[in-house]
Amino acid sequence: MAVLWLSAVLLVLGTVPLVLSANSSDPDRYGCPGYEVDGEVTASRNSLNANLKLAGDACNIHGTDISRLKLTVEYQTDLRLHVKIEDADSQVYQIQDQVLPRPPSASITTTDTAWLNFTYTTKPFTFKVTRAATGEVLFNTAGSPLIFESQYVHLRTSLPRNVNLYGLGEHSDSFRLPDSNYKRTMWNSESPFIPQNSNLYGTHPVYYDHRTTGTHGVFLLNANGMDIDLGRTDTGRYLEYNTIGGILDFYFFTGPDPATVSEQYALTVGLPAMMPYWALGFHQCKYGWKDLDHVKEVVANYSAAGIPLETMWGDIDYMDKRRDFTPDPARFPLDRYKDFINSLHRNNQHYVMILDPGIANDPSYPTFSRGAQKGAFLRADDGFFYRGRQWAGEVVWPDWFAPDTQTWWTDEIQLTFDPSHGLPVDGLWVDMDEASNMCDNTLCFGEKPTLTSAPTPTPPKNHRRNYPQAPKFHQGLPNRNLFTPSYHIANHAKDHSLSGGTLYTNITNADGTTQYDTHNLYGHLTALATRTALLTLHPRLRPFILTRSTFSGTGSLATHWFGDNASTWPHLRASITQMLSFTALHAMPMVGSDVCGFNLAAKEHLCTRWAMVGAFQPFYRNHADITAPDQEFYRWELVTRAAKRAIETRYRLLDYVYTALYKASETGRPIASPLWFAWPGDEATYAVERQWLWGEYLLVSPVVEEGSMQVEMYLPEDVFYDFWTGERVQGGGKVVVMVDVGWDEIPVHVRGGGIVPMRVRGGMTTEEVRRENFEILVAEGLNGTAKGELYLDDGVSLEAGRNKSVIEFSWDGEWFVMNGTFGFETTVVVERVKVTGVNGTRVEEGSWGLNAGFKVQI
Ligand SMILES: *[C@@H]1O[C@H](CO)[C@@H](O)[C@H](O)[C@H]1NC(C)=O
Ligand SMILES: *[C@@H]1O[C@H](CO)[C@@H](O)[C@H](O)[C@H]1NC(C)=O
Ligand SMILES: *[C@@H]1O[C@H](CO)[C@@H](O)[C@H](O)[C@H]1NC(C)=O
Ligand SMILES: *[C@@H]1O[C@H](CO)[C@@H](O)[C@H](O)[C@H]1NC(C)=O
Ligand SMILES: *[C@@H]1O[C@H](CO)[C@@H](O)[C@H](O)[C@H]1NC(C)=O
Ligand SMILES: *[C@@H]1O[C@H](CO)[C@@H](O)[C@H](O)[C@H]1NC(C)=O
Ligand SMILES: *[C@@H]1O[C@H](CO)[C@@H](O)[C@H](O)[C@H]1NC(C)=O
Ligand SMILES: *[C@@H]1O[C@H](CO)[C@@H](O)[C@H](O)[C@H]1NC(C)=O
Ligand SMILES: CC(=O)N[C@H]1CO[C@H](CO)[C@@H](O)[C@@H]1O
Repeated sequence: MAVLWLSAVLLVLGTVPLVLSANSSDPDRYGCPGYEVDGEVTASRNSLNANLKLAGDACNIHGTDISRLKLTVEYQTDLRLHVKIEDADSQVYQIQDQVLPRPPSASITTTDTAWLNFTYTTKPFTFKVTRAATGEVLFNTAGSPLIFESQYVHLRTSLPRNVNLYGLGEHSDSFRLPDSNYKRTMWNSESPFIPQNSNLYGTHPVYYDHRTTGTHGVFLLNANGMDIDLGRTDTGRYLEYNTIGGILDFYFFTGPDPATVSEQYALTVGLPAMMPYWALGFHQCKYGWKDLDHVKEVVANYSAAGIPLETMWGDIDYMDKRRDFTPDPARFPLDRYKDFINSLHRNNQHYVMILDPGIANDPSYPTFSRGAQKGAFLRADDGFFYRGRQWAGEVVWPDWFAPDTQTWWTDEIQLTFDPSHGLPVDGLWVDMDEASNMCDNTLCFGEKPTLTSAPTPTPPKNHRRNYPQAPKFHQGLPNRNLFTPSYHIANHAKDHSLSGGTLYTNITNADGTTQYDTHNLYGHLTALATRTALLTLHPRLRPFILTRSTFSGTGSLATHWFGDNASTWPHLRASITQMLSFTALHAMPMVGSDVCGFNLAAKEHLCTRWAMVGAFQPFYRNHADITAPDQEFYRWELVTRAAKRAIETRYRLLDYVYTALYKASETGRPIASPLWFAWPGDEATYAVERQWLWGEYLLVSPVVEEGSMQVEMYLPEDVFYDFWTGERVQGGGKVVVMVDVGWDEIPVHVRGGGIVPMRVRGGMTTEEVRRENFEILVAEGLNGTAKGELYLDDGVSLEAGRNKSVIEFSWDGEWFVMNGTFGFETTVVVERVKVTGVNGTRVEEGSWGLNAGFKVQI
């Protein structure tokens, strides 16, 4: 049967390569034997260990079956269960600990208090994860054999019909994932126009399963290329993992409410990094600004138009010959460039600059030669550095696992950006870090390198170089086909080739692992190295890094934008679903799209709506391609009007958002979330993907349809207040149509029960905003009460220590109370408390300091 299926595939190979991937509705197609428990199962009060062996003849579908496996189950906390299935010999690749430190296992847990229960069958070996309290089955591998081969690992869980699945980013598909014939491929890739049904720039193998009975999360910690297939059977649904390597390393999160799953996931992969306050300001970028004078004109024109501009960005235009760290002497002369950045700083504005990991392969280029000296680059099998094509022409790429690469990268960053002599940038942007390669093989520049990249010292012939600190285990099985494995993931690159548009997957890293196993970590590692470098340069400052490529946990290092989208209405809408995936599900709060779109020409109406949508999303940057016409907000009258209003509002709410960011970095609670996070029992919210909660209390429902002046919004059964008019709106669990939404308007509602701190006015920079007093907006809930929070610090320090204020607000229908801890000294005061409720709005004016609590009857 297996043979028949394979030959059928061969027939269609030429035309429809996608068919090569698994026929998901037929798990037994290979006739694989599965595994059985071998010998004793040892269980302690919080763990379980067993050996597994192949339960029959090997099927060797994609490589060879691994005959002996090891199962480890740990009840790590009451709310987190860890299930790990690895090869008994510990050779199969496992993600290096320095890349993603594993969460510690709390030793106090016993199976008696755990919320989840792990049960198994011995022959065949299958397992189930259930909610201990109710017995509800969350994950169940029965009915489909586990396949664990050298180049293919397969596991399927059956699911009931009534589940709602989300996550598995990065993708541009519907926020709630389709229930059948759907494939999510995980292979970080250059992805112009962010195609649908396709792998994009990041890998986040975590899904959230939301049911009316509760939400739970399942994270597969595996970096290898994989397809995750979602499908339907006669009796229900399933989700199936098909990876080309690595182990089955699962973390199950109990929830049961959605935001708790977000928190449990963030605690596992790393809490999000806290951002500087200024990073929440408005950013402007463009690829194609010809010189420094042009950049200055953009700054001046923003100022003339009265549109706040917080941060200017330098794309690769600044570079001489497109080389990192090398401003073009004619177009961006170093001294004038420094003066320009200093003048931005004098005006309380900021500057961020781009770097690409592709380093020009030219011994006369100091960054290259210093890196070559340090053995910082990946090597090909000819003994030379591995070469490809990127913006700088023929390039080599850092081997982030080589022992001296970090020192080299830190040194380059210090040499260029030390404010005492270099360009005093405020943050760095790492692009093309999938890694993107414009050459499909190593021969773009001929058989031998055109420029000598002869390594010093001469590399060993054997590429599995073992540095002393290399891990002994988990480096990856030997004797695999690392270039063309027989299981083809549905990578969108040319011919679905794994190495297409990126680095050869058969390259060996300095620690003995291979790109085959570590490809999806390249962007994460680039962000990590850049963060480490910035922390060396500015040990007391929060680093700001923007990365295109991500992996689980990258939120603890950097921010992300959704890559090269286009100036189209569907992509304006995709900016919402992509934001929600990252903020609510992938522990990456600081994300956003290229506002007004990257590719193609932005039109006035699209840019108007996008300017407002972006103002209610975390990372707010207008950016466009070199081939796209200029699209700065000031270029259209309508966009100018909308942007001014949007930014003024964003800035008045900046501390509310900053507080949400602080909470995200402390607990993992999302900065923006879908409606079902707040109303988990309301089934009508499960598919809503054009509205979101901004922080916990603002419901944003923008117009995102071309030519439309109205919006159909879903209002759950709850009380809301129109943010702009204060009008009380009783939600009825129905769709409400709001008509005549003007070009500079965006519907926003405050959720009853929330208290929103706002500055009394915005400012031209976030520094100006920080000097404004507060007005506190109290929106009474159905029972007449409300609560809220405010976090204050200096906005930039890595460790605020005691110099921070963590403030709570409460309203009981009569008394407004502000209390908390007050360590951040400020002269800013609360000058107004506004209570909106069933009987309209009452305002209490005053001057209450923010260095101690207070209480007022209203
Ligand atoms: C997949 O398997 C199902 C069930 O065996 C079969 O009906 C279907 O035709 C197969 N699809 C492909 C593309 O082979
Ligand atoms: C787990 O499930 C097994 C089998 O149903 C049951 O015997 C055991 O008591 C459960 N354990 C907990 C902690 O719920
Ligand atoms: C800036 O504004 C001036 C005056 O409107 C215009 O001539 C110029 O082209 C603008 N430059 C840029 C870079 O926006
Ligand atoms: C990787 O595979 C390609 C294609 O077979 C081959 O040309 C190349 O030499 C291999 N590289 C290494 C480092 O093994
Ligand atoms: C009012 O409702 C909120 C939100 O449901 C709830 O958290 C709070 O405990 C309630 N307060 C009172 C006094 O009932
Ligand atoms: C807090 O502020 C004080 C006074 O400005 C300063 O001396 C101290 O170093 C700060 N502490 C931290 C942890 O930043
Ligand atoms: C602040 O006041 C609220 C309501 O009175 C109370 O529940 C909370 O514990 C207080 N918090 C602090 C930090 O004092
Ligand atoms: C609203 O006003 C009515 C009429 O004055 C009063 O009876 C009611 O208690 C008020 N409700 C609240 C929540 O203040
Ligand atoms: C999300 C989305 O609409 N993506 C589209 C972007 O543009 C490419 C190329 O035009 C389409 O293939 C995608 O579907």
